[in-house]
Amino acid sequence: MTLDDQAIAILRGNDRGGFTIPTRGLYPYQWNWDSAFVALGFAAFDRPRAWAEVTTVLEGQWPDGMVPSILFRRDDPDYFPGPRRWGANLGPIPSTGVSQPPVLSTAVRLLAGEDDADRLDNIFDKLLAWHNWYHTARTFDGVIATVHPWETGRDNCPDWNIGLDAMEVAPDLAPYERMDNKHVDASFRPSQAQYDRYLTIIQAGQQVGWDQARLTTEGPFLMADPNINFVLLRADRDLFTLAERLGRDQTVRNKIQGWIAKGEAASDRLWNDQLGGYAARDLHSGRFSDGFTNASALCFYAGVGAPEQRARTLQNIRRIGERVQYMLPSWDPDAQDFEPQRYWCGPIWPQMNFMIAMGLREQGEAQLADRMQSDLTRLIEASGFWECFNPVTGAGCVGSDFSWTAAMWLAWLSPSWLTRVA
Ligand code: 9WN
Repeated sequence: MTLDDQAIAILRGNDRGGFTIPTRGLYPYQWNWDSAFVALGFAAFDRPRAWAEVTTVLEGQWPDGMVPSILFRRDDPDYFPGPRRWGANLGPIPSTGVSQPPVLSTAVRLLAGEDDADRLDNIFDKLLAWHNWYHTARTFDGVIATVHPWETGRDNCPDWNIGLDAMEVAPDLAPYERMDNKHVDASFRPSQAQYDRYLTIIQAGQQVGWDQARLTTEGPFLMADPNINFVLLRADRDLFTLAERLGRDQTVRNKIQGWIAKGEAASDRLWNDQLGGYAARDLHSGRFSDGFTNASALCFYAGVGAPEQRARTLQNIRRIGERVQYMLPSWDPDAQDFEPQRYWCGPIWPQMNFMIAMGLREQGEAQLADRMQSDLTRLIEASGFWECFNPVTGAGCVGSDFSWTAAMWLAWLSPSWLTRVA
C-alpha cells in the first residue's frame, strides 16, 4: 500500500460517521482541533466528508459560544476523564468544560472554494461566536488566558509547570483510575502529579457551575499560551477574510478588526526578552516560561513580531535545528525537562509543523519551512503515521494510525497528491 492509500485508510478507519476519532483505543471521541486538521486531510479526496467534520465539531457549541475540546457523543469507559467526571453538561452534547486552539476558521478558509458559499454561510456565525467567547470569557488583562493545560492542546509541556506548581491539589479530590497508561507506555504520558492537578481544575470548573468567565478569573490555573494566542490571531484574520467573502456587514468586520488589533498588541506581553522568543506566561505572577517551543515559532503564522523579534526567533529555531535530527521539538532541547519521547516535553507534532511552516513560508523563510516539511515527511516515511515523533531518534511516539498525521500527509506532504489544500 502506498503512503497515500495508508493515510486514506486511516482516516476512513477512524471515521465514526461524520466525525473522526484521533486514534483507536487511546482517544475514542471527537477532539476539537484534531477535527480542523482532519477536515483538511479529507478535503484531498472527499470534500463533502471534509465539511461534515467541520459541521459536527460545531454541533457541540455551548450557548456561551465555547466549542469544547472533546465531544462525548456516547460514554466510552476506555477514556478517562469522561463525561461523568467532567460533569459539564451546558452544551447540546456531553463535553469537556474547556476549549482548544481555534484552528477551525483557518481550516475553513483553506477549504472553502467558489461553490461553498452556502456551507460558509451556515457556519460563519458559530465561528464568530466562538472567537467572541475567547475574546470575552477567556480574556484576562487584554491577553487570551488559559485555565487548563488541556485547553492549549499542549498538555504536559513544561510551559505549564509554573502554573501547576503554584496550585494545590484539591484535598477532597475523588479517587480515579487513569486509562491512558493502559493503552500506551507510561513513559510517553504526563505524570501522576500532573493528572492530580488536571483533575483539580475540573473540580474547580464544577464548583463555579462551568461559568467560564468565573473559571478564568477565579480558577486555580491562569496562564497565557502562545499557541492559543497565535492560533486565534491567525484565525481572526482568516475569519475576517470569510466575512468579506460573505459580504457580512461593517459591524461584524469592525468587531473582528478590533480583535486583530487586540491580538497584535497582546503578542508583546508574551515576548520573553531573555529567551529571545515568545513564551508562555503565568498571568498571576507574570513569570515567563524559559524554553523555546514549537508554539513560540507560530509568531510567523500569526503575522506578529518586529524585525528584531523575528530575527531572534529565527536564531532560536536554527539553534534547535542543530541540536536535533528532526524539527521542531515541542520543548527546547537546551532547557531543563527536555524528554524527547514524552508527549509535549520534546516530541515533534505533525500539525504544529504544518502551521509553523505555513507561517514561515508566508513570511519569506522558505528554507526553514522546507525543513519543517521534509523532516516530517522523512519521519512518516521511516516510522509511519504516529501521533508524534522523537526528534532525536525519529521513533514514533504515543498513538499509532493517527488521524491528524494521516491528514497532514494528504493535505501537505504527499508528493503525488494534486488536490491538496496546502
Ligand atoms: C486531552 C487528541 C488530543 C489532542 C491534544 C493532545 C492529547 C488529550 C489527552 O490528545 O490530549 O485533550 O488525553 O492526552 O495533547 O493536543 O488534541 O489527539
